[in-house]
Amino acid sequence: MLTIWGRKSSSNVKKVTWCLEELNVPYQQIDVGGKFGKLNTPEYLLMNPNAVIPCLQEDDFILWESNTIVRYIAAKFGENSLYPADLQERARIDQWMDWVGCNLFPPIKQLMISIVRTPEDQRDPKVVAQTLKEIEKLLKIVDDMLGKQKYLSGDKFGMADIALAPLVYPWLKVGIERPSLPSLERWYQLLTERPAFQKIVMIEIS
Ligand SMILES: N[C@@H](CCC(=O)N[C@@H](CS)C(=O)NCC(=O)O)C(=O)O
Repeated sequence: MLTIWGRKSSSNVKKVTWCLEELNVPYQQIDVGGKFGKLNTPEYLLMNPNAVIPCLQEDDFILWESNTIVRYIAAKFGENSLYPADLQERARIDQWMDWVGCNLFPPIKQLMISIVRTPEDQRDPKVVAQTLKEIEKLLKIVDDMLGKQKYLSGDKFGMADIALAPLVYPWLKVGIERPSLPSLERWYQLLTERPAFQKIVMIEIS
């Protein structure tokens, strides 16, 4: 049985559990991080010295970095569905997954800290404006791509969509003014039809 360490509300944990649910892989999930704490305990640091979530545990095998975990799960359990055999197809998906982690995650993290978790009257307008501007610039790139293809992963749903959607979700759900990104909106509506997405991603943001 696989164990996923990390609270359900974390966007990076959601990637991993969503992927497992899509592939019908049994797992147990343990709440750590956020209000549950325990990331700085010697036991957790031994698994993940970065003191962040998610972390996958499979017997003696420990793995951290959400996109790496998604790739591992997809390769192990989703060879004919989520993990493309074609190298160029896989590399294109990897490109977007790395882009999400390196470029989009930092401003989304800032959105969570300075907007989602900060009451409106205590928000710093400068930080809010800068964060939203940065996210909008990045999501415009995604919107352009989704204007050309059905999913971020290509014609078929795949790992790039799994890496992206849990990060876009809080931006779509928090009460802010957003620019119109019609292709991103179309893609999001498509994902909301997936039971695993509804179960794992579409929960209260915190
Ligand atoms: N690059 C890492 C980032 C992990 C990360 O920053 N996780 C956040 C949650 S989304 C975290 O652990 N925050 C501390 C907490 O939840 O207590 C990954 O993709 O796994």
